[in-house]
Amino acid sequence: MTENTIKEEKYILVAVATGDEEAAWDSLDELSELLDTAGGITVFQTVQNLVRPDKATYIGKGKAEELRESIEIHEADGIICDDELTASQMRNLSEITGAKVIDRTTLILDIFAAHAKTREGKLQVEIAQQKYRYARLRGMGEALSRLGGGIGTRGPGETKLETDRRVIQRRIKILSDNIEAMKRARDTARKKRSANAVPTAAIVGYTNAGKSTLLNRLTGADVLSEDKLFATLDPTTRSAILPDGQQVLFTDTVGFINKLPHNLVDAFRSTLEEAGYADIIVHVIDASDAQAELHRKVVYDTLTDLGISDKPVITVWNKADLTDEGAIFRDFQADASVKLSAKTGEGLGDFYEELARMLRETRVSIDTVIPYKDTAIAAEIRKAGQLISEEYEEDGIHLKAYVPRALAEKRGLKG
Ligand SMILES: Nc1nc2c(ncn2[C@@H]2O[C@H](COP(=O)(O)OP(=O)(O)OP(=O)(O)O)[C@@H](O)[C@H]2O)c(=O)[nH]1
Ligand SMILES: [Mg+2]
Repeated sequence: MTENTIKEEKYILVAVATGDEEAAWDSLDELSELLDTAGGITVFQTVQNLVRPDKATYIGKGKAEELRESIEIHEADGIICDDELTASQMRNLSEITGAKVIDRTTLILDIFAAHAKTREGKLQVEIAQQKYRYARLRGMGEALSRLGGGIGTRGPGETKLETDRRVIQRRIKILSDNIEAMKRARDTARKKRSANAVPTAAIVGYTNAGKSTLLNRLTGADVLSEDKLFATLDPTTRSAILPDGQQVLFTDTVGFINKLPHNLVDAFRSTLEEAGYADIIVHVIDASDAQAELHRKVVYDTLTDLGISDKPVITVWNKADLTDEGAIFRDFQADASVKLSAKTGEGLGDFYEELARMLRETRVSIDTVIPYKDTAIAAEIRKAGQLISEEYEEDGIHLKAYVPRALAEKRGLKG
């Protein structure tokens, strides 16, 4: 399952609405975009209102029988359900409809598998896929044992299942060890960076919000940006010099999505944790998207999930070129909000201003004389801090600047 398995295939998308039917339709639209990204085609969408998804078949049995006909009419290759299914739901639904059944999680995993470029990205995707498979095998085992023994439940069948499970478990262990080793390497790299005390900003946000476009705009990087979901999986860090002369490292990260499979959040935890070490979170929202408010919430929820909720946040309402000129966007959970277009560059000045202001707040002001024998410290301050004034005096360089709190403490710099 490491190749993109859904190519030019036609699918019927189906969701169960347990409350807000409108939201279920919106979610199906997003599922359709996911399918498009995976290279498949949506031929029909349908929503069923239920108190809760059917335990055995996800949608009701009657609805499943109807779908059997829809599949024939639309010559569809299969069905994609908008929630994660259990092994038995998948099997039962496939039996009734006579078609291939896929769930939202499998689709997202498929896209991730096709887009992972680095070794770590590939390992992370595979671990999520293996965990998903493992859970499904367990489900099948339970289904078999519920038959209460007898023909078909013992012997090679069961043994094969056990072997499969052991093989998967071993594979998961190997993958986890590899990822752990890479995480250690990254920790070392990060320690080196933070010793340099250059402030860092993590660019986070819903998939397709324009994170990579913003990174490219800010740093002149050349990260792929396209109108597809999950174009970026591997974090890229690039340096930028702000108009006030201060250096900042920006990191682009994997996008979030509603109902992001838990195994993926877990698998990507170590790369996403990069954001946890940033001085500032830059939260990019596609302001032109009708679902912007939902996306905003999903991002905050995911950040909280990852244990990142105490960082200063600057919210970027992106794609301003596609919104009404007078439209006002606010994010009351953020420390600052700006409206801009990463594509045209309009509004970038406000962003730099807010960012500089926030960086100052994570910093302390110093007013100190550095002896000429310690010019290395002066260089450090110039690099990591925002210089207000610099004068060459008799006993040394008189510096007034804002520097990261950590640097001020390390060098015993006075305010
Ligand atoms: N009109 C307009 N389009 C934009 C703007 N910023 C980004 N886009 C487009 O939005 C699409 C997604 O942009 P990306 O930068 O790839 O988005 P991303 O957040 O990195 O997406 P993923 O990596 O897939 O999560 C691309 O087609 C961009 O050209 C903008 O300010 N205005
Ligand atoms: Mg991207």
